[in-house]
Amino acid sequence: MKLYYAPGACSLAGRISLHEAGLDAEFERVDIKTKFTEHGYDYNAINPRGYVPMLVLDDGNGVTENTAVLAWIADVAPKLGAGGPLGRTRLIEMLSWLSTELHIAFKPFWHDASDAEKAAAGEAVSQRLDLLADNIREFYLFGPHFTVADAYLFAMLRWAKAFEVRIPIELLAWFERVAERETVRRALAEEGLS
Ligand SMILES: N[C@@H](CCC(=O)N[C@@H](CS)C(=O)NCC(=O)O)C(=O)O
Repeated sequence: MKLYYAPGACSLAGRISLHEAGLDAEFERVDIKTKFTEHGYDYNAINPRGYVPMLVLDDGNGVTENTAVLAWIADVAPKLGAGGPLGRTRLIEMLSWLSTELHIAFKPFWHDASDAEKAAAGEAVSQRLDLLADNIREFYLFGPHFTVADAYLFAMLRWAKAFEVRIPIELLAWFERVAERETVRRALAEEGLS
């Protein structure tokens, strides 16, 4: 299978999760400005939405949208999902919230937004992170074990740090824990990040 990614983008969550799942994959870098891949292919022709991530499965099926990519990985490797009878529902609930509430709140940082708009975006991100801080009751978002939702949140907390957004203390401690995982260190190194 192959993951289309951009260094440090939300696709980092898929790379971390594939490593956590022990799944072999190829990784093809996409320049999200020019929309060309590192091998010179027109990414818009591969994924007309133009976004990373896209995961192409071994049977050729392409999966887009981070929520779907991460849910697929958790289906294949249930240890990366939330446990219990409502586990899958809770995981989708969290991934959807991360995508449609938290991820989207960062958008002004990448566009030609004014300083005031960026300040407002930073506040919106912080308010959402405050809501999440209550979830970190044990080690990770769903308790003692790491899930694909933690991988997604990790990718976004890297952005929050880079944009100097206020991060609640519980999440700072969580970030340090996640950053020490061998799979996370490997994923960061593979994308040329520290
Ligand atoms: N709805 C998509 C959004 C993914 C997304 O925003 N990807 C960003 C990188 S984190 C991207 O590819 N941006 C390229 C662009 O805006 O043209 C998803 O949830 O997977």
